[in-house]
Amino acid sequence: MDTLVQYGFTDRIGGLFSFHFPDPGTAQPARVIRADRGRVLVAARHGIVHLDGGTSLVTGDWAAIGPDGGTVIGHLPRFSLLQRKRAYDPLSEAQILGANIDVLGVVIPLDRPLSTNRLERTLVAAWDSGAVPVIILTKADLSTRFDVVVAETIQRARGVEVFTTSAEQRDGLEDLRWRIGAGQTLALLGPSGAGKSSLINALVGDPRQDTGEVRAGDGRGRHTTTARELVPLGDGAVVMDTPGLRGFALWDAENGLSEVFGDVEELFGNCRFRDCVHVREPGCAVQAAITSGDLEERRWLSYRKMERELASLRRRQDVAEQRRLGKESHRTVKDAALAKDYRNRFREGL
Ligand SMILES: Nc1nc2c(ncn2[C@@H]2O[C@H](COP(=O)(O)OP(=O)(O)OP(=O)(O)O)[C@@H](O)[C@H]2O)c(=O)[nH]1
Ligand SMILES: [Mg+2]
Ligand SMILES: [Zn+2]
Repeated sequence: MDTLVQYGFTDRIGGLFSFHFPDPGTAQPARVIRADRGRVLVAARHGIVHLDGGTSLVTGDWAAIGPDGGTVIGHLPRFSLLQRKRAYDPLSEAQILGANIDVLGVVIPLDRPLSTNRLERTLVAAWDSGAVPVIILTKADLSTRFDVVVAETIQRARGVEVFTTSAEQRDGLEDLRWRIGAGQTLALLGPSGAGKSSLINALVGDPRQDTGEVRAGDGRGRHTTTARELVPLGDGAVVMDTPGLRGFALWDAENGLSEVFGDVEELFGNCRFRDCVHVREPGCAVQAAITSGDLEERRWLSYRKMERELASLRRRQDVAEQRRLGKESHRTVKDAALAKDYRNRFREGL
């Protein structure tokens, strides 16, 4: 099997390449294994090579290499894109975590308490990416409350598929392995120390990725993996290892929010007033559901928090857009003045 096929190349991707880069001989397909500020490691037909000039590329991209074999000339449109808001960034820019992911594995370690808010937040981002999320519970061998946590996760997951694994005891690997078909990419997303790299090593059957002990005190990881990277499983299925995420600020994730909180948003239609803000209005369906126990208050607050976050992001984006437009119109006015001046001088024969 050639290197490209090992990294997920299929006839469908081949078809897309011929469509987007139609001149035969001008572009060769390649998959971005790792991207580091313009310097990218790619899998091409003839093997794995380093290329420069790939600043617009992210891990998982299908890149087109020019006829010289050394420059990136473009990439295929991404069918899925995982992004989050950059931390501490007042300009509100998105950070792209990966592209062309089919299945997004939300990794939850069983050696620490389940954080439902974190699970919901990651699922929102996962749904929004265009990939299909699955939940992967890891370190099953370390949990004494195994059954309870699995049952709770399945209930919280609301229909999202749940896999239970132990890399240590090689449990649950087959099911997960069969979930990723040839030509598909599974990305693992979760906190540091959750066992993402260990799981990949167990799937590959080889210690390919570095793993690190968790801290004795709080069981947190030490951020062992530092780059997003594709790892082939041998038959055309691919896994993306990622560095552990501390937090996950959402980016334009309204669709994901509706996907995860459809039950909550459905309630809004039943409120007596159409402009109900669901605090203490009479006839509020949300408050009624919380009182009757149909809607967990925690879940409502979690929804509210993400909704506020997205609204404030949208406001900041609007301000940035206004500023950009302002600058542009300023420039146009100046350009017009210069042009007029030039025309006048031309007419006057100067
Ligand atoms: N007992 C047990 N330990 C595991 C299992 N999976 C991982 N570990 C341990 O958990 C620790 C962290 O594992 P990693 O695979 O490095 O975690 P990671 O999610 O890749 O962490 P980062 O790269 O920091 O994001 C290591 O000491 C692993 O040996 C498991 O199934 N059972
Ligand atoms: Mg790791
Ligand atoms: Zn209401």
